[in-house]
Amino acid sequence: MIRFLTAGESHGKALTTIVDGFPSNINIDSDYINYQLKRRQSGYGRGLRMKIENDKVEILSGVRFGKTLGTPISLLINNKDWENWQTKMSVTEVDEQTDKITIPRPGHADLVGVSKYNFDDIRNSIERSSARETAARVAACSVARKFLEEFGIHIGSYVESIGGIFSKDDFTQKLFNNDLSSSFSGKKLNLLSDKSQVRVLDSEQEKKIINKIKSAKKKGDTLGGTFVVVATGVPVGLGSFVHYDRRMDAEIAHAIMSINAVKGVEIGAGFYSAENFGSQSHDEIIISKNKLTRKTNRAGGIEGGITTGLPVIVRAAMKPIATLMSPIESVDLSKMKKVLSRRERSDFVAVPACAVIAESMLAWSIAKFFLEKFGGDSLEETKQNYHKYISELHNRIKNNFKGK
Ligand code: EPS
Repeated sequence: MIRFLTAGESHGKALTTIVDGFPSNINIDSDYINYQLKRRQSGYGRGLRMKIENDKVEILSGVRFGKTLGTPISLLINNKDWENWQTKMSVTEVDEQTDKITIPRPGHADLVGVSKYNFDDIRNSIERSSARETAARVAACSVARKFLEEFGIHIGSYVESIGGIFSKDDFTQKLFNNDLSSSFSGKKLNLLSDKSQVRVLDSEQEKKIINKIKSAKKKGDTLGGTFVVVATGVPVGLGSFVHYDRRMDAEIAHAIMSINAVKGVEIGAGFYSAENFGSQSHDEIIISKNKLTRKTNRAGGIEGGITTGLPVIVRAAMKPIATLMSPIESVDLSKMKKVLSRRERSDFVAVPACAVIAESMLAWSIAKFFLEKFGGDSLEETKQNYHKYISELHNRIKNNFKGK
């Protein structure tokens, strides 16, 4: 069983994570993790914080001579901004008076946080609910991503829309139609989307989106959007239909929905298929290159909670960032009076970053069920189990049904 926990406040000293349960002998180094951290920080529309931070990981344990030991891996990311927050975020009591925040931002965790945890300062809610925490997640999930790459599983993403601006060339439909070149992979997808400032696949769309972000910025407003995450090379048989918590689609929905500001998750053609006939929704089973597969991939690579061997396709919606420079109505809790919401430094758009975080979480979910199926204390043992299963799969079905 793999697991990770993260710790750290947005303006505290550092973010940390402990990653546990991976086999030994996976090659991993800080450059690999830092590359993913950098991707999380990018995208047109991020705020000033991303200019301060240059997220870098320090591997504190669990790795020796560039390979995992099978022991807990602890990772550290320092918050550069901590320098400016040492008094405000001090672990020990300070003499200096710190102004308390009393006006909650609608849509953020401010009010629910103080209601639940009995705080008299909204700062206490802001710190841990901030999407800064996702830097630690991306670091933790990089171990899963690196592990999956050993098996040819690659995870990529692209932004489908921001502020309702979609591309005329509907790449998402191409995925559902299984209309992809044989060399298509999650890795190749990222080579394309990472070139764009907003991680879209269409330069016309990119221009329109950037203009819309500029006008949102001018108005002090924010935007959300939709993105698609794709995992290629996933074998048949991860997940199960035997229990609610062993279904791959349920696991993925949980993982993606847990990302800050994500309000919708869909597997394959989910919501579209609700409008169509069954005959237009399901993927016909065919034999291609002597193997059983599907004509289309509207199921998004999962049937009955189990992976089909086709790309896993996840689509998600991120709401606009809740911190607005042109504030909307709120209440000052110290006076219990109607006021305009408080301003706080923030991003205007973070959909491109959110897609990178979702890649990371998808890597984690797939690695979790992959290791549940193939096990192994060392990478070599996992590989042995995996290759045996894959090489026997087709013949096993054939032999089981022969003459029936
Ligand atoms: C973020 C760091 C935060 C925000 C953003 C994400 O830094 P700060 O609050 O110091 O500007 O930029 O968080 C939010 C948008 C949010 O609503 O919490 C990061 O590292 O991704």
